[in-house]
Amino acid sequence: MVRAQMWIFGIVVTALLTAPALFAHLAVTKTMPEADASVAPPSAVQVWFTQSPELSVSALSLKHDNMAVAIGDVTAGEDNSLVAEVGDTLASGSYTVEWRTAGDDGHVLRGEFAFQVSDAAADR
Ligand SMILES: [Cu+2]
Repeated sequence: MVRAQMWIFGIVVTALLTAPALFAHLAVTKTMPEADASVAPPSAVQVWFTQSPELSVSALSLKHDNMAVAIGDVTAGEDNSLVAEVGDTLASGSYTVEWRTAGDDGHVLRGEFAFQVSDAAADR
């Protein structure tokens, strides 16, 4: 009897330990430009995730000195990514990319990363 209870207890503990992994939210795996990098003006911004991002609730926006910079519509890129074209050549300075999307469980998540555009990087 005790042995059967221990066995059931073991199953319950295993289920509790593995459940969070099954329902984990998506997370960012990499970005382009790379977060906190100093780069030449990029022609697009792109964010890769651990799960396929749900395009219908997705957005990418770009800010410079807290002002919105117009970029193209967000589209699905390769390898679970979201991408938006940057039409104009960005002036040097600090930029922030804000993203919004949802993964497998449909919960909308937001995040951001920063990068620098530098003339020095453009000249290389
Ligand atoms: Cu969730």
